[in-house]
Amino acid sequence: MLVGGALAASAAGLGTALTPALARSPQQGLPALAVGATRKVTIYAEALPGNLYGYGLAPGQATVPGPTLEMYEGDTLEVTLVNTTNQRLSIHPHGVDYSTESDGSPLHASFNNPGETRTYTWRSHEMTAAAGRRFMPGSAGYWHYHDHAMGTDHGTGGVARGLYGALTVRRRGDILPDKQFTVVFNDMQINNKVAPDTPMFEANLGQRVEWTAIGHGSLFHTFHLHAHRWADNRTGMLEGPADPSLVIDNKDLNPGSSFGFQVLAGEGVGPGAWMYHCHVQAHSDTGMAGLFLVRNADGSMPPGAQEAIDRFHGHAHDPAAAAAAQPHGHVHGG
Ligand SMILES: [Cu+2]
Repeated sequence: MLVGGALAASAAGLGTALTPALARSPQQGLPALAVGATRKVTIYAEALPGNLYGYGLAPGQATVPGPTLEMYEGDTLEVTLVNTTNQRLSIHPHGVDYSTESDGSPLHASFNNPGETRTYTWRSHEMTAAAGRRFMPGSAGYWHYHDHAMGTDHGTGGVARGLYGALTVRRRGDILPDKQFTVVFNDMQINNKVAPDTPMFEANLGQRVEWTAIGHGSLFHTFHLHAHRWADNRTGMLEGPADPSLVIDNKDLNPGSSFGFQVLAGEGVGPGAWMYHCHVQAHSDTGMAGLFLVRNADGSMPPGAQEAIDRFHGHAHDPAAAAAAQPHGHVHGG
């Protein structure tokens, strides 16, 4: 389960200088650090049970997905990747700036051989004004990283087996979340799991929850979250009454794409065991679904939530089996 670990991993990803600020006041943004800071993080690529591989922030702590890595626009992240496996692999980021040496692809011989350690440098930049009332976008966004060298020159083997994670680039002043969840739709699995073993993310009513959704593999998906909605822009929040962003609760999540947003858990709808799932019906029916448990504000279970969780764990994801089990079988509400 990555729920508890994600925030800690994220704080570690930001570097020790920022950790006290996160712990003290997660809602008030980070202190004004000089733009252009360089932070260093060491990532360990490891073999995991079940023919999986993962990235972790310390030996023996690899997870699928890997830790959420964070940086602020204008800063540089030096990622030292320790390859503890017997496979060629790498780490390749989306959304940030890098040289060919840090590309993470065999095309540039940018990978770790088995047992090798290699440092990749990820840079980022702030928005700048350009001629003609144009603005060159900054690096801020809900991005991701993944292997680009295991199995094939595109890392198809590594991505399929769990070598991926979220990369969050923030703009100074962005609101920080209380909790962070990463959901990766990877072929017919979520975080390389199938329901009912998919992650159950948990928050208390009113907590600010940041979702990062990532697509991988060779199939097209749609991400849907029950009872919550967000603005289809960089942050998921409207910037003001004239913000033209569409407000949505379902978004395409295709291979290589990613997006993120923040919601207040249960806002306007209350606590409960809410579903998230792929809205391609053939995918949700065969296990691309999970739960977002919104507890009461004091952390206690809301009425009906445990029953819903039990139902989720007991129910059939094979449509034929569900039909055969009628009238007692369940199918997903949508
Ligand atoms: Cu799908």
